[in-house]
Amino acid sequence: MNPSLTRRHFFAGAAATAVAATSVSRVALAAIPEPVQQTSADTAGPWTPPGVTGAGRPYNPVVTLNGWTAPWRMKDGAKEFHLVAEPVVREMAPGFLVNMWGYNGQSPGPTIEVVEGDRVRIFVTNRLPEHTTIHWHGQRLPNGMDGVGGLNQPQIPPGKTFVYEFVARRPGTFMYHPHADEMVQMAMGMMGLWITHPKQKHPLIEDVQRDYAFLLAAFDVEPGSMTPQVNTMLEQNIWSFNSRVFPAISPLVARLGERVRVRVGNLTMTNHPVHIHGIEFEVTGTDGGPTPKGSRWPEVTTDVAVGQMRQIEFIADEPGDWAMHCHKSHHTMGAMGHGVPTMIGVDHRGLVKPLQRAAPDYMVMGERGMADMGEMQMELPANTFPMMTGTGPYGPIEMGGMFTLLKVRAGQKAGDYSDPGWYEMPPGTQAREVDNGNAPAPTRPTAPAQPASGNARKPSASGHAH
Ligand SMILES: [Cu+2]
Repeated sequence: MNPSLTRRHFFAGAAATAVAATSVSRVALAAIPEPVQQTSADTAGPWTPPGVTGAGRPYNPVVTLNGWTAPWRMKDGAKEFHLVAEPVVREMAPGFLVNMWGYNGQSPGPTIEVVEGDRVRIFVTNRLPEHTTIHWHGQRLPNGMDGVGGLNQPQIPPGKTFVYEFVARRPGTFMYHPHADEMVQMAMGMMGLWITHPKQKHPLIEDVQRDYAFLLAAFDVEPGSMTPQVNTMLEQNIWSFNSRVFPAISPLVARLGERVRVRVGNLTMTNHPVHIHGIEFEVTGTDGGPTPKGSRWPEVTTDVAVGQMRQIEFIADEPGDWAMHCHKSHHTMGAMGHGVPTMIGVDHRGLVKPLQRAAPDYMVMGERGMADMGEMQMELPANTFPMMTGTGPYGPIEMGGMFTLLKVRAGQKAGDYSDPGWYEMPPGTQAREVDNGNAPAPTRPTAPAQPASGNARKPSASGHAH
């Protein structure tokens, strides 16, 4: 299922339940489990614990969009994980690579998936050039395990390994991230998800057939460069789901009628109203736990504030390819969408030739809006991605960044997470062109009359003359 996942020596894969006895006995003696590295940014699919055959997991596993689930080993009554904080190169889209800091070869790090009541032991090795810690956002745990460097523990120096150990006391959706030089380390991509499944049937937690999770992450990467600017507070230019940008984000797929859960965590510097087309959902949980049933109401958009988790659920009962995206329109754009002067209504006729004599690369952009940019084959600097990307069956989708698709199909098999391709609409169910007779041609807006006097803001031409 995920050939790029290197399970060194010990960990059994989804299919590989039989591990060579010699390697088990050798590694079982080791005090610290071998870290497992991930080299791919593809969605890895659900992970099956060792010794579990078929669908025999005690829970329905989570699928992290363009992410993976950390394998564990059982030792002395605890599930043992080994996270390695280290510099990584993340493929945010094919051909667009970013130098990040992450865990075990990727950013975000692997999703930790356990069951309520589990004792969890996590080794954290620091291979960064500076100290770090891990804070287990939202967990009930002993104070000394909370991971705030300087407050709850000494910092983990470069080259050293610390161990955290606590019981996953309540079910829910959590995150992990450093609580050391946070501004830099989170701007560089240090974050991950933690899912705790309920031990038994929980009155506020429904069974679902699909359980998706991802983090909202934002970066400031100058087009043509590879390393995020870590001092940027709000003007990030790369808006991502799990550090991937559309169209490189995996779709969420569901079989018609399935109950679907989506867990979204926000570790950016601003809030993101996550919007899904085609269905209504309810917020069934936050980082504080499952929400009481009386507090739930139908929504099609929910705001995920900074540092929050939102767990939403719906019945996938409407077939189709439904858009799912952040509703801040700047967050569904690539790096090139910002800092461009607004040209709507500016008449370039007669101006282009003289301008091109001064600036041979000058081109008319945006005088009818920016939709043309979706088709324009502008030459891009090396190592970035277009401002609007993604092509559907009817042309450019004019979206990038925090955008993906919910694909609902009657024919999707249970547990099949593969992309079913484009939705085929039943005849007569699609918007279509009609004969509009002698409709007038579109007109250019005319400049408003100059105010006679006073402080009224004058229409400025200078702002456009770049
Ligand atoms: Cu957003």
